[in-house]
Amino acid sequence: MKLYGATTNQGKLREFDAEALPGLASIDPPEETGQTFEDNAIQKALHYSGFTTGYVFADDSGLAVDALDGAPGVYSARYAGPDANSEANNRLVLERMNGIANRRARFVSVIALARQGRLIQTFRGEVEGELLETPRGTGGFGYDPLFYYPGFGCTFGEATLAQKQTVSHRARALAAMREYLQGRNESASDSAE
Ligand code: ITT
Repeated sequence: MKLYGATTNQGKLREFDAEALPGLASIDPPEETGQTFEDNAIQKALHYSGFTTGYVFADDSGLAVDALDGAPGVYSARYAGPDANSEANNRLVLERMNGIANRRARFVSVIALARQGRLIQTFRGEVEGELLETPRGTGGFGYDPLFYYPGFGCTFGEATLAQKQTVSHRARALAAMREYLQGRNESASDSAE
């Protein structure tokens, strides 16, 4: 069974630990019009799964800050505007959090798995942390340098990729997907016996 990860984000791709969908760079990305991570992950997986016969998964993810009522949420990639880069997005989060004591935040990842335009299942992973007042570290991507993970005593931007993979929202959603696929394989081979 072929399984491909579909994302335009190199940071995510490094964490997928899966083969990238061949030819993805020449496929127009779908519009992300959903109000939830689930909706957007499904839109992406359905779209990209039309370009292969294998299984395709896509991730919709973001940072949800308690004191900002869950923002930037599904707008995480474009919080500071449609073409905003991570630096601008991070700056805007810090600006909106200026003087706010409650720094609780979580990363959320929803992975949708599809095949040939049909949704199979979604999987959600989350990780809790705190927003710092200044970025720390150059690893990871997106909001990682602002996201302090108490269990590590450092930000995701200071952690190694391997460390981040032990606790991250994306790693948790991926693990749930792999467990599900394992179960499907086992029941397929049971019924073949
Ligand atoms: P694809 O849709 O092609 O996968 P994207 O970057 O546009 O790429 P999203 O719409 O899901 O993906 O936006 C996710 C944004 O949330 C991402 O650009 C980061 O700003 C942020 N984000 C998600 N996971 C993150 C992580 O592990 N570390 C830091 N920031 C993260």
